[in-house]
Amino acid sequence: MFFVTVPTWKQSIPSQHLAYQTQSEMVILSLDQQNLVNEYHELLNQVKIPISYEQCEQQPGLILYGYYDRIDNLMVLCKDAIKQSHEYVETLVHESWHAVQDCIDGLDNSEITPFLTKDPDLLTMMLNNLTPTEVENILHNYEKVDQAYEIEAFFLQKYPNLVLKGLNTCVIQAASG
Ligand SMILES: [Ca+2]
Repeated sequence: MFFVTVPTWKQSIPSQHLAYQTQSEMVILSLDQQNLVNEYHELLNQVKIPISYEQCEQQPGLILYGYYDRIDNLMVLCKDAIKQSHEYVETLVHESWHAVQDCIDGLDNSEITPFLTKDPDLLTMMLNNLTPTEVENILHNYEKVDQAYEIEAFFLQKYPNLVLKGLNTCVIQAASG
């Protein structure tokens, strides 16, 4: 799940400044972003994880950008929340990492493994590289049992190429049965 505390500037921007349409019906992507997004779509397609663009139920003071449903192997991106290209890419990468976490023990069960966090030093390194806002967000807005998964996802959303490698591993794993 990817949500953040509402930054105050967001509330003050007139809505017409945020309203643009795209191929994803949400945002305009740069050419580099399009290429990256296409790679994600291709790999998610290969592991049969569809992306559903939905109006999400928003809570006061938080923005829910998307979530990954590990039971149905489904990624939901919140079209009401995602207004800018970087939000789209970060959410796609973040939720894709949750898909990678899901695929480690096999996609078609309810298991989910934050595999990097088996190494406590690595988890600490990732935590230390998050912004104070991100750390606060994780501590306040996520259940304790979900926090390790989120530390990984928040850290790795800044490394889209690493997450692509993770997805690629899922594809190989799925193909080998
Ligand atoms: Ca699953």
